[in-house]
Amino acid sequence: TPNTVEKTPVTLLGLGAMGTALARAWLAAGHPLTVWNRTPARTTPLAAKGARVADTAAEAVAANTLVVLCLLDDSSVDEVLAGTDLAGRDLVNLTTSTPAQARARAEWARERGARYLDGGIMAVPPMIGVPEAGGYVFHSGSRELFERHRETLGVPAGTTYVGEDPGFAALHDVALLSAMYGMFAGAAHAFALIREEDIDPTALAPLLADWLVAMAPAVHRTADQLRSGDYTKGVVSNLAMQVAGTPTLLSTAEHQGVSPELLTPYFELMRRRLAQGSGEEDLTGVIDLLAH
Ligand code: FVH
Repeated sequence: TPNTVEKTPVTLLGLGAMGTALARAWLAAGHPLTVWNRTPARTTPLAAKGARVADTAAEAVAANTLVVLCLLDDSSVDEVLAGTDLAGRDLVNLTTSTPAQARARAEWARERGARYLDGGIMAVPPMIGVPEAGGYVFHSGSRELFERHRETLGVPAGTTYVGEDPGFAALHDVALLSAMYGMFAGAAHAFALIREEDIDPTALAPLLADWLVAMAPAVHRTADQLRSGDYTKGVVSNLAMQVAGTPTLLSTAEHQGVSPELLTPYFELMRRRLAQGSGEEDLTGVIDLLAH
């Protein structure tokens, strides 16, 4: 249809769980799509939906200006792009990488005549192509390139541009994932506490989820304190009070037969900060202790 012809053609390298979800979203939106995957069998369902299948990565790269990568890791990007001609390509790398790898990859692409945009996907595959699921992708690197392809890149999930530094998307990605694991650790401890009791975990779950959501806005106060340098600004529950409360949590864990190992590193940092005379502060001073 004429509508299809107008859509930016996309090459996609990598058809794992995430790559396949991206491919389906672009196909559903009418983008001409060329795909390649190391294991060819993964291309079959997409070919049935209209994707063109390239025999080699080099052929896929040659097919379109916009080339998106969604591979396992940075070394698989090396392997896949070895021997491809990247001159004049717009490379968008959605493979999870470290900020340093993303910066090196941007320079690597520039040396080969390609423009480069890095991406960090804040979504799991079922959220792709489902705008109401709230998934999005951090992008960083060339702003001009981001603007040029904003509409196409926004088809599978929302887009959030975080700066010209190609490492910033990965840094934002890792920052959010790190916070997520802290949250999962806390939830794991909470479930362990009730596990041997007559409490249904499915009854605790909504209470837990609501509590975490209620506490989450505290990050705005933390950010405000970091920016001002005043860690007492707007403090609600000061550090002295919070440290005083930790024995209750630890002895409850002991009585419930639960290892405190997920909690103690954070409690130790709180205690060290208190020992520096920061009892009137918020928890923000812990961040200072984390700097090497
Ligand atoms: N799936 C998820 O929940 C997360 C959500 C957030 C973002 N991540 C990142 O997305 C990248 C791809 O993840 P994925 O879920 O698609 O991963 P897999 O299903 O394991 O597919 C991996 C693809 O990479 C290909 N591949 C791996 N190694 C090589 C290599 N040496 N040479 C060529 N291709 C390679 C693999 O090919 P094959 O095994 O099918 O032949 C898949 O296409 C990733 O960075 C996540 O961190 C996903």
